[in-house]
Amino acid sequence: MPGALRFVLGDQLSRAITSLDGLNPALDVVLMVEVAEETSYVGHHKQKIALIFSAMRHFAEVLREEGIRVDYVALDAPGNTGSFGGELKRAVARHQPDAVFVTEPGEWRVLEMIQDWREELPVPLHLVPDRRFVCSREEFLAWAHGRKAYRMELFYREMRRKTGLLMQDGEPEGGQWNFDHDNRKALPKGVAPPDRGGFAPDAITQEVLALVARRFPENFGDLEPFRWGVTREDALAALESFVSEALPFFGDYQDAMKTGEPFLFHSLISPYLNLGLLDPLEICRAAEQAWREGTAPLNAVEGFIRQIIGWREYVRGIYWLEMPDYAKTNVLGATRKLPWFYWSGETELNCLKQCVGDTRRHAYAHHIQRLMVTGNFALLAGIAPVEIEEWYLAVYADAYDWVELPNTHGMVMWADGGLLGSKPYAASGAYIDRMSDYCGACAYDVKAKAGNAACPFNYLYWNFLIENEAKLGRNPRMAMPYRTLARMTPARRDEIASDAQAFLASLHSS
Ligand code: FAD
Ligand code: DLZ
Ligand code: SF4
Repeated sequence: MPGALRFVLGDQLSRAITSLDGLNPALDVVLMVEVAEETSYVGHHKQKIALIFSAMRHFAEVLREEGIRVDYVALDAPGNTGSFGGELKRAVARHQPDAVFVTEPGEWRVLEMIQDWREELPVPLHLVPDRRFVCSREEFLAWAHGRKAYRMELFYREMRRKTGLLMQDGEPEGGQWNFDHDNRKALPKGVAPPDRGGFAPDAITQEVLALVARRFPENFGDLEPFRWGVTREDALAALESFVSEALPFFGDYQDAMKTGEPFLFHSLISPYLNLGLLDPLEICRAAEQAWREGTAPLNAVEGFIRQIIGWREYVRGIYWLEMPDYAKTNVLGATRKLPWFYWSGETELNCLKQCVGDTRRHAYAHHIQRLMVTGNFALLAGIAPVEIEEWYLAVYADAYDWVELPNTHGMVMWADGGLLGSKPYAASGAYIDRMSDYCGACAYDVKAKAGNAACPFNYLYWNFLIENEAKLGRNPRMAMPYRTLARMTPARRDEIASDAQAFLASLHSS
């Protein structure tokens, strides 16, 4: 009697994934495939490929230990066709199932492929919803319906009410929804972040590291030292050490940046969460418990929970609400090619050099490094959204289209015209100087506003406002800088434009 073929994609590594619902170990087969198409749709960081392959192989072992039959096609397996579709067809021919189950993918690109498979396969394909999120796609649609603007803060309050996280009799704990005014301090001298040693590679990971070294030698980033966990147990250990050692300071130093310390008090859990090794609610409940037990303060715990049930769920909602047209907008008309230093890290701008360096070494940079350094520069320099989106999708271990795209396209590049964030996060060098130690070791002078020695962020910031005045000048949240701009003399405006043009002309894209 034939059973079902249950196709588990590389970022669906959860025992609770819906494609495994009702699995009959006596009849069904789980299919997992390593394919060239997925390793090459962007030039992923070496550690990202290693993490995904090793986590996939470990997950297959977990299922096998439960007595489940797993058909696992490794990248180097003979006959591997190199695509999801090709491997699914071969597996259907091998196992002759009566149906195929697959959980909704995280990317529009893959969803489109699945529509084609439906037509091509000789058996029915059941696409089942992904329940690993607090807010379903339908629920987000209902929330968004009829609103003129979608604002994360209002969505977040709904999620607090829905989950009961940090709630007391229908009201937010501490009498406020958001404690950001207590957060976001610069890192004082002498405050040392906890050691984030990571996980030693086991035999499976070592095999994968050798495969990645052999097959992807030219990809971006260092492969080793490889510090990521690759199993649910590892991910739970990482969560536990974050909650006990870093969470208490998460809020205070969430926006701080320090040379050689990309992790600071951040959780480093996004790769695990996005792969399916952790569940968003279990993470938030662990953080909430720390507050209830008195080991972490409310400003830290609320700020952390907001990132997960607020921002993460919100960007996913926007992605599925607005795709595929979302990716095509370019409201500010930015067209510049990505400067080569995003890949090489070779630049005199020390903040960019440090953030790209951290990214190369760890396939990680924290949110403010992404938003206010590499992102801010791309915005001010008028980099084409597709160019910078490809970079973010490639270089981080946690990067998948559903979460990377809204963050880059909407939050960083404002290419959606304000659908996701009410104003662009544009900032001059003063912000970076306040929140980091980068400027002290930079070839440029962060205090200087004009000329060769001046910090490029300073004149690029005003140049950005001048060039986009027609689109941003009437934005109430931009009123203050535009008032300052209005007071500038024509000579000062010309100086800004000429400094910006000279600097931008010096950038090379290869
Ligand atoms: P922490 O600072 O400890 O935060 C806790 C968790 O909150 C994260 O693990 C993450 O799951 C969630 N979170 C925080 N901010 C966001 C956000 N803006 N959007 C979604 N989730 C959030 N995150 C990804 O998971 N994948 C991406 O591809 C990605 N691309 C980004 C691109 C840009 C340009 C920017 C500005 C941000 C991007 N982010 C992305 C969001 C955020 O930077 C990362 O989630 C975070 O840095 C991961 O590190 P952490 O786990 O230590 O996070
Ligand atoms: C990112 C990625 C990579 C590099 N390789 C694979 C792979 O070989 N097999 C696989 O199942 N998944 C991989 N992934 C993750 C997929 O791109 C991800 O599952 C889809 O983006 C889901 O939409
Ligand atoms: Fe970056 Fe400017 Fe500071 Fe240099 S001076 S590190 S370019 S912000």
